[in-house]
Order: sequence, then structure tokens, then C-alpha cells
Amino acid sequence: MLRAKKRIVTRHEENPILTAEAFPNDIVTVFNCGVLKQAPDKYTMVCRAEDTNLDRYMWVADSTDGVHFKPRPEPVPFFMDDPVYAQYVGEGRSYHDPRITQIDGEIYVTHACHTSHGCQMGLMKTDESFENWQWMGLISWPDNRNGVLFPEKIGGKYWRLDRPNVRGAMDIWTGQSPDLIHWGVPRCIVPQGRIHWCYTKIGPGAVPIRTDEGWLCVIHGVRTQCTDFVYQLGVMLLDLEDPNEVIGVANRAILWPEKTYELIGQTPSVVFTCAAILEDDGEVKIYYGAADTVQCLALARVEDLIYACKHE
Ligand code: BMA
Repeated sequence: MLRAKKRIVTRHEENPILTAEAFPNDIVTVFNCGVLKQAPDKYTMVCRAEDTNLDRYMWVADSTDGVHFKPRPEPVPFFMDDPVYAQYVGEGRSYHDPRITQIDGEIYVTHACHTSHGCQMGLMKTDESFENWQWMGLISWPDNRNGVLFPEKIGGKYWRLDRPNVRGAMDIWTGQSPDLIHWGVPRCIVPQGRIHWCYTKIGPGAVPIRTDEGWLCVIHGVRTQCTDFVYQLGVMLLDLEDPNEVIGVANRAILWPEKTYELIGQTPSVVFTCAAILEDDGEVKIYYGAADTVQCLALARVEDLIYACKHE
């Protein structure tokens, strides 16, 4: 099928918008950051930042325009007083890929962590200042990652997207919970083979965006190009009342590695998202990590993304 326009997403002209140079200490990479817009002039980013020892930090950065972010002086403290965190997550090497969701005024951050049993999902909570943190626990079995919470309860339950690794298949699933800690009702909603360029893996990306037409979700997909993985971004639309109902998944990729900073870095040929924000004028800011090295921003129109989900 021929699609109408080649590009429905454009890169911000100041890309990469955040690099390791903005951080103190020996931070060498910053990517796959979560972002929350709390007010017209208040965007808060939780960065994945890594140092020369490959120790991983969550690091808060602030912005008034959603483009220029200034990291705070210190990272989020590790939760070593929590025995489960200390045993499973530990200090430094494990937790990453924060996704920030505000639900009923509370701010939650899901993350992945490499425990001794494989990759699991953890949950943190903070407040509007992003200064006070609580670790809420592990919320998945191994092997699961890319967990992202919907920004409101649906049918009285919390909902999430995640990507368990089931017998080698890496698909998009939903789950439901009464309390954000205990999860069940797993459903596979988009298998990896459904979209051609996601034949190796498909997974959730940004926090779902409520639109009149459904939950708009920026996702990632992976193909194997010769010997390497290539990470690209796509979009899907889910029913507002029942996210297990897939209205559509665009069969086009919306962003793929092309720029030098996406093709060359710690991991070559990667664009990967943990955050997308719908602005009042219909612009969607898609925050993405490039080559697992720098943080970037891309822009789209919400109607183009929805059209792609429904008609392409
Ligand atoms: C995925 C995640 C991301 C990473 C990507 C590319 O599996 O672990 O954190 O950006 O691989 O390396």
C-alpha cells in the first residue's frame, strides 16, 4: 500500500536537546527520558543518565518550554533502605527507562530494572516538586519491560501496557490493577509480527495520550538488519473505554534512525521513546533517546498520527 506523505514527524532543529555535557560528574550518556508537563511553562524530565562505570541514575531536569532542560545538581537517591529494592535493583547498575504518568493528581514513574532473575518492572512515586521519592516495589514477574501506565483509571482499574518476553515472542500486552501493585488480566493486544518492520520485537513507548478518537500510543518496533537490531517508532490507537480493543496500528514507521546521532553511539541505529506530550494546539512532542547516547525531540500533528493509525 502506498502511503500519502513520507514524513509525518519532524526532528527538532536543536537536536539533540540534552547531552551528557549538561551533567556534572562523569555522566557520559543521557537518553530514554520520561517527561511530564505540569503547567504551560513547567515540563519535568526524569532522565536515564549513565556514567563511565555504566552505573545508571534517574536524574531530574527542568524546562519552561519543553525543549531546553536543565539537570538538577544531584540525581534521584537510590532506595537502598528498601530491602526489596536493595536486593533486586541495587545501587547503580540496574534501573532505567523512566516513564512518568500523572493519575488523579499523583505522579508515578515506572522503570525497568535488571534483577538477578531477568528484567522486571519497578514503580516509584513522587510529588510535583520531584524532590520527594518513594519506591513502591516490583510490579512484574521476569521477563517484562517497557511498562507504562495509562493516565487515568478505566472501568475503575489502573491499566498499563507492557512487553513480556513470552517464549521468545516480544509483543504488546495490557494489564489491569486495583492498586498499581497487584497486576492481572494480561492480554496480548499487538503481536510483533502484525507490523512488518516490527518483526523482531514490538513494545510500548510513551505514556498513552487521550484523544477524542482513542488512546494514542507512540510505540517502538525492532527489525533485524543483517546482524544488528534497528529500533524505530510507530503509533497505535486503542479504544478509550476498553484498551484491549485495538482501533488501528499504523503500518508505517513514523521515525527511524537517519541522523548521525541516531546511527552512531553506544548502541547504533536506535530511536526509542518513553514520553509524548499533546500540546493544546495539537502538536505532539515526542521525546526520544538516540543511539542510547543522547536525548532528542521530534514533533508531529495529532491528526496525522491518528490518521496513520486508522487508515494506514
Ligand atoms: C531496549 C531497551 C532500551 C534501549 C534499547 C536499545 O531493549 O533496553 O533501553 O534503548 O533496547 O538498546
